[in-house]
This record gives sequence, C-alpha cells and structure tokens, in this order.
Amino acid sequence: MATGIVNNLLERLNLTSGEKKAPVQEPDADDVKNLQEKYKKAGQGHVFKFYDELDAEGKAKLYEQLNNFDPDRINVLADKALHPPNTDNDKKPEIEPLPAEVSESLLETDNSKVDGYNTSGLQLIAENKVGVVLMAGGQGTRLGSSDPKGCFDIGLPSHKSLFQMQGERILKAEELAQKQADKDARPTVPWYVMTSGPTRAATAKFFKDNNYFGLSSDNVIIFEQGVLPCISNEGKILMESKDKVAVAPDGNGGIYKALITSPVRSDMRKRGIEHIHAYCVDNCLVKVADPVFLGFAASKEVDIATKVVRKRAANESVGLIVQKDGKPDVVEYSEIDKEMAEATDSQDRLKFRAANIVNHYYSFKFLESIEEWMDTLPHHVAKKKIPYLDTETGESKKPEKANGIKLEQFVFDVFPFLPMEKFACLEVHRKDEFSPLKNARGTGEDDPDTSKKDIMSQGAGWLRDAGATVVSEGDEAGVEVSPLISYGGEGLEYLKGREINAPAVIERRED
Ligand code: UD2
Repeated sequence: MATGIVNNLLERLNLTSGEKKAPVQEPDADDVKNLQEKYKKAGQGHVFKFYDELDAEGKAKLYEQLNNFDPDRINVLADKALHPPNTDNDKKPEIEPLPAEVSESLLETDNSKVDGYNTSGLQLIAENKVGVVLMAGGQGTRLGSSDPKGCFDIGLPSHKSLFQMQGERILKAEELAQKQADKDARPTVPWYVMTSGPTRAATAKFFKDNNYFGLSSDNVIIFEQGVLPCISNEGKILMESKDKVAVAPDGNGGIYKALITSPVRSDMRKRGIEHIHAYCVDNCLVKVADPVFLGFAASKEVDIATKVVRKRAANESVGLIVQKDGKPDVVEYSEIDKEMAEATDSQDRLKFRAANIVNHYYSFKFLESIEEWMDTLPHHVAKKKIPYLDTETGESKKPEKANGIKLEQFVFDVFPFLPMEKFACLEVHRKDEFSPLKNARGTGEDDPDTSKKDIMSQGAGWLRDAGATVVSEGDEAGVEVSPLISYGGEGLEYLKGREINAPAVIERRED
C-alpha cells in the first residue's frame, strides 16, 4: 500500500493530529495477505495471530507497524545477536590509546591556542554555518523519572530544566558570535532535537509550553529516531498486545537514519550548515555549540571529532576512545574487559583514560555520506525482561527474568569507518564540561545532586575568577550563573569586588 494512503490512515486514526476524523478503513486485504506471507516465510507469522479479531483501527495500527519492518532483516539481526559468531580463534584486534597526533588536550594547550579556536568557532556561528543535534531519545530508566530527561529539574535555585539550560546556552553562543562579528542580526544555530517514541510527545509539549526557551520555534526542529522490535530468546518478534509489536528505540546510533528519514539533513543543507555539534541530553555541563570545539575541529579539517574527559576510575560507566587496528573506535563500558579497564601506563595513569562523553562534531560533508554506510552500523544487544503477549494463549506476561533482547546502535560505531587522519579528539576539563545525570537522587554519583553541585561550583569559580568574593553558607555552597549572563565564565567583570552570599543565582545584570 502506498505510504501516502497509510499516512492518510494514520491521520484518520488521530495518530498525527488532534481533531476527530472519519472512521478508519481496514487495510487492503491483498496488501495484508502479501505482508502476512512475507512474515510467515520468515517464521514470524505469529504476529498476525490475532489480526482477524481486531477492529479496523487495530488492523490499521498493526499493519502500519509491521509494514515498516523487514522480517528477513530482523531475523538476520536477531540471529547475529542471539548466536554471535565464535571469535575465540580470531586474531584479537590491536587496541591502543589514540595516537598523539589526533589528540589535543585543553589541560595542556596554551590559552592563546584555545582563544584562537574560540574566535574561529564564533566566526563559524556568525556565518550561520553551525547546527546542533541533541540526542534526547533515551528513556532515563536509571534516573527513575517518567518524563524525558531534558525536562528534569535538578534543583538549581532557578529550577531550570536541562533543556532550558541548553537552549539558553545556544542563545548565548549566538549573542557572543554576533558581538565578535559586530553584526546587526543575531546569527542562528538551529537546534535539531532527536526524540524517540516514548519521549516525542512530552518533549514537544515541554518545548512549546516553555516557548522554546527564548529561541524561535522555526529554529528548533524536533524529530524522531526509529524503533526496532524486541526479540525473544528464541528469535521471535515479541508482541506487546494483540495489535502492537513490542518495540524499543534503536539506540543513539539511530541518529544517522533519523537524520535522513526526517527533514533534518535537508534542512541543514538548505540553511548552508557546514559544522554540526551533536551531544547527549544528560550532561548538565554540556557546552552546546561550543565555539572552542567547533574551531578546533574545523581547524583540523576532520569529518568527525569527539570530546573526552579523563576517566575518573577504572570502573566508571563510560565508553573509551581508542584506536582499534589503527582506526578510531570506542569500547563501550558494557563491553570492556577488566584487564583493559584497569591497565596503567608508565606514569601509573589509566592507560585507557579517554572517556567518551557523547559529545561529537561532524562535518556536514560527512553526513552527506550516511547512505553509504548506515546499514553497516552494528547492533548491540541488551538482554532484558520484556513484558509480552503470549501468542499461544493470548495472555499478557511480565517475565521474572530476561526473556528477550533489545537491539540498539551506538552513535560512535561510525568512528571506525574513518581513516585516522579524518578524526580528532579534544580532551577537556571534566569539572568544566562533564556532569552526567544518570542515576536517581541519593545515588551519590552522576545524580541530580552531583549535577547541581557541579553547576553551582562552576559558577562560584567563574565569579571568583572575575574578582568577586563568594561567601558560602554550609554545604549549600555555590552560585548558579545563568547561561544568558555567561557562556563559559566570560563577561562577569561587572561583579568584580562584589560579595555574593551563596547559594545564589546570577540571572540578570543587576543581580
Ligand atoms: C553513554 C555512552 C557512553 C558514555 C556515557 C557517558 C553511548 C552509546 N554510550 O552511555 O559511552 O559516554 O553515555 O554519559 O553513547 N539516546 C538516544 N536514543 C536512544 C538511546 C540513547 O537519543 O535510543 C541518547 C540519550 O538520550 C542520551 C545519550 O543518547 O542523551 C546517551 O544515552 P544513554 O544514557 O543510553 O547512554 P549511556 O549513559 O549508557
């Protein structure tokens, strides 16, 4: 059935708009028969078990979902995931830290070079050549919140959400670029927000209710990544209900397919975007559209660059940027072996300490090649307890132990597709740029309180550097400095000599 007719069906199912529509037609019998044949041939015919008893709406919903999957490809992915090839006798890849020539560290680079990156990065923003992609499709299970992570209030004096802080950092970067280029009009950094099925509606509502945090809605484009069916340990597609396949977001590596199946890449092309900053929603200190990072990457003329921080401990849950058989790569924390994680170098530092913080640069030129390699991006397997409908009995089941797998792609799995010379790595100060919000309050690590503390102590440090005195009362120390006042600690000279009683928030010039 042509996609146009299917979209029309969705329209009438109220799946894409609010108003009441005419009753839904059943999908065309021949189309259903052909699709059913295809699934049956692939040994996945059970997904149609209850099709005939569904009403027209249920039939259309299930048909639309199944028509978007290829059961043969699902079988290939499931088989590879459930029966991974035995690599015991394969030659072990040679894994080493990245070569020095592709890495640079702000911990060691002199300030004049950093200022140079910052100036050229602001110039790129001023020329409207920079776009930002936010990966916000994760479901934040560990945080324990049902809302999308970007909506989370970590308890700052201003009670700003992560989305608001990030939106305001974009505004400030645009303002700094306008000032440096001495332009009448403020440049635009379009903000492309990737959501997933579970986060899409709530994210769109939150942005609208908050007036896009001061940005123009024309420059905030919310798009959705794909999903993949959940698979039983026997390789069967799991049903969530009689009219729905159990699915999960296809991982932050779903970004590449989403960039081309959504209007995002063509919107970037239309705007003349040449440099893209892609980042992870749950890093509370993230420098969005960071001019230093943009200037660094553009100066190296690379296709991809990544930011890293120094790993805090051998068991920290972060990926490691490495070279594998001479290619840039990442070993994810869920796939690293203890020996490698704990290896040290001659100065007794962790040998593998370049921690991935989901903070990447792409040249637009490179994103124009997505079709060439998108389908070769590997899938990673997460063994999960997946509630499902038993298609034998028609009963819903909540398993006590892992009964299946979710397949997801990782954003950094594209790195090995590059020759090393088209890749660069910038090490940044953890205290300035990385405070992940991963765990529920009270965990004591990577949780709302550690994120709040990191932001407040950063602000206090900025004020002290500007010559202010910060008087802290007890452990409620620190000062929140609004991104609209300062992007990275600049522009605070007006507070020189002032005494600020912490905790405090600097929100307006007259504060
Ligand atoms: C991620 C990194 C890990 C390390 C760690 C640091 C990946 C694959 N792993 O691990 O190497 O850098 O973060 O904080 O990047 N997301 C989507 N769609 C999805 C799944 C995730 O947009 O289907 C987003 C999610 O909203 C978040 C980011 O990707 O912004 C990281 O996702 P995560 O929390 O699943 O990754 P994590 O913490 O396991």
